[in-house]
Amino acid sequence: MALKDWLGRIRSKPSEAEAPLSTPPGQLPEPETPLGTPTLPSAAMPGLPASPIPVPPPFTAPSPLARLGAAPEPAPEPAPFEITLTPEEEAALREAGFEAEPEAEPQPPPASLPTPPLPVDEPEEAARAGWFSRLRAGLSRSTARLTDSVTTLFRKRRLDEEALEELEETLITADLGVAASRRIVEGFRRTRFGKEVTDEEVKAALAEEIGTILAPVAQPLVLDPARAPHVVLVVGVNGTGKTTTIAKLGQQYREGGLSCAFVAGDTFRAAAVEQLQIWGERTGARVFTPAKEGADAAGLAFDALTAARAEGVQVLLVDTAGRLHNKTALMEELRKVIRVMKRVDPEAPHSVLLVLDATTGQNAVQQVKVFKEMVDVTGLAVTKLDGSAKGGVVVALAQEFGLPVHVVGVGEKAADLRPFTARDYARGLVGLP
Ligand SMILES: Nc1nc2c(ncn2[C@@H]2O[C@H](COP(=O)(O)OP(=O)(O)OP(=O)(O)O)[C@@H](O)[C@H]2O)c(=O)[nH]1
Ligand SMILES: [Mg+2]
Repeated sequence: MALKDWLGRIRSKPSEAEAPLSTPPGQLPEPETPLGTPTLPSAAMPGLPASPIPVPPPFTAPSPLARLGAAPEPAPEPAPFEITLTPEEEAALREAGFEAEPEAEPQPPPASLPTPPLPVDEPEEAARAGWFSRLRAGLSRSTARLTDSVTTLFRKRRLDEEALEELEETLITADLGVAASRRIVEGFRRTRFGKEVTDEEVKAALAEEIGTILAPVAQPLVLDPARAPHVVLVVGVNGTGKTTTIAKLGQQYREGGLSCAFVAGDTFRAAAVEQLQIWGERTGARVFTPAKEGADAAGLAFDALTAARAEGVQVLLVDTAGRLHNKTALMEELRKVIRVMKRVDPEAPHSVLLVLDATTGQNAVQQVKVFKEMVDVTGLAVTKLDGSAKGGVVVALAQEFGLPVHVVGVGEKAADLRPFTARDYARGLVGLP
């Protein structure tokens, strides 16, 4: 798809409201909000190159911090962490998907590095059709549960107390969570109690109620390239899609004309660093890498931010480890990365993006709780909605945390990471076109 055109088109109407809920069947809605498109008009960003930026050579910090004369954090090697967790905190972390990993466990070299396909240009309509069909397919597990039950429950039936109870159960089973399910059922009780309803009416009403819950969180990741750089710290448990989300965002930002660099902050795994380097080569983004495996991630972040600032890089995407030898260490490392970056720019990181894997369902709720306690999460990215996703959990997240959902992923290509749109998602979830 001509993503550049799309971004440009969107940029010219950044505050366009969402389209009405009633898109005619078969007609695909317009993309609504720009993905991380800066709100500044391009005129406010002098120096923005009109053509692709030349690929800079990869950067390797020769020795984190030492180069700079001013050492922000003295210890080049991570010190043993002193924080102890309560049994409840430990249990919460375990429940959130953190694996208990022995400290000295050697990481076997990967047989081959993930080499996701390069984004390809598709005709715009085809790309859009592909996107929505993949989103709908991804939501199919939740959709099937919901629509089957709704159809069975409400073929033609009075919406009485028993029906409402069954509807609530259905919604909870479809991963929407207790609070959101209750809220939706209360909406039904207020507006439709005692009325004869059909399954189609119930689905349409459900899409509306769900859309109402999702609308406030459907917010693009707004960058301010004038910060030079706008720092996005990307966090999440292992395997959720942090590194590929960075690559996809980087690709899109570069196509949108922004200068962008990556920080390979998952310093404990050579494969993770290499994975980001590959993406750097593909997208033309500069990659800041650690001097050696296991180097201090905070030192690397400090060096990278300092260099990026000096060079006027507009967006700096910082990758982090999904796991360390223990979870206390993970927390401490994240906090340290943030602390150290603040010495370069007191407002950095400007965004903290928590990446969640949609296939984990309710587990994602627990992950948000844990990461919110650790760091100031500013928004969410939900990946893998193209798999056998439990997409209903996004409704639970919206209801429980109200955190912006910036982007959702339905595949491996850069164009498969898209802005989250409440209306499409809600209708997709209940199986409506
Ligand atoms: N199908 C699909 N796969 C995805 C999506 N996002 C990421 N992946 C895949 O998920 C796998 C893990 O992605 P990574 O980006 O390496 O995840 P990570 O969070 O960086 O993992 P760690 O660094 O191990 O913590 C890769 O094989 C990705 O290609 C998506 O939206 N759809
Ligand atoms: Mg990674």
